[in-house]
Amino acid sequence: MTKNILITGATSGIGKATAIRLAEEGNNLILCGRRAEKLEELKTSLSKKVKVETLIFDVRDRNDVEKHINSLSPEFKEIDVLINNAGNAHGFSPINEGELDDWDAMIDGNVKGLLYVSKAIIPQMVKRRTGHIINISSVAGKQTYENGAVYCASKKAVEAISEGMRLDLTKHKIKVTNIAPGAVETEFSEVRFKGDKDKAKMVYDGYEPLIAEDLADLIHYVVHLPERVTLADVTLYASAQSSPTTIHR
Ligand code: NDP
Ligand code: 8X3
Repeated sequence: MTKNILITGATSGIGKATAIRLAEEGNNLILCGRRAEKLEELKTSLSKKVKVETLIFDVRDRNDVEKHINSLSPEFKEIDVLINNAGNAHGFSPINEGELDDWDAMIDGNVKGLLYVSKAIIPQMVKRRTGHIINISSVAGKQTYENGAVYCASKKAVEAISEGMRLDLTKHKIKVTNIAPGAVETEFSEVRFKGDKDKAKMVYDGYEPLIAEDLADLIHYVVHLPERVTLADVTLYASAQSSPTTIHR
């Protein structure tokens, strides 16, 4: 059955790869992000296979989130699967040297943004007694590491929200899946290191990290499980990684 699937953070990395993978099954896609040209590019290529709508908004702007999700055409309005993927780390420094703007960006984007998008979509899922929410957390949400206190805190919040959503929404027949990836080579580290490509590259040096398509395959699997099955929580590591801070290079 064709599903309406909304993906936040579809302009790059995991979100983009997931859109491409899910288009293979003929699902209708609502692709969200801030970089309009990247969304348009993806829309042009995927529209050959499936119906695609794009929404350009910053998840941190609660009014904009609501306005854009409410603006969806009737065909796309009933969302079957929400993939809360938008998020980033900003900075990598001890707590005594952290930047307030970076902390705001992580807490407002990774936590409050996820909540704003969910709030705009959950009521119609409850009303229809169906739906699936997939939250992209991180191994940073399982274990805190040095120089990552606030990013880790934001992902621990995602873990708690996933648990809370599952407790509150299962009675409404809404599934909730929490996915915690380890290191995935995307634009993530370039954003974390504020455009420093050399520093970003070092994160993935000397081993084979996950690629966005690995996550897309997992999400594709999770979305297409039978109605009776919920994959509640999954951690995905590269084979060279054994904890958030242990990578065999
Ligand atoms: P990318 O940097 O490649 O992608 C991040 C996506 O999030 C982009 O599409 C970006 O879109 C979107 N985004 C970020 N901030 C906002 C915002 N304020 N409003 C709207 N969209 C936003 O990184 P990944 O694909 O790796 O990251 C996807 C998710 O996976 C994130 O939640 C990240 O924390 C998580 N993750 C990543 C890991 C990794 O090692 N890469 C490991 C564990 C978890 P745009 O800039 O166009 O708005
Ligand atoms: C991204 C993975 O280890 O850089 O969430 O925090 S890590």
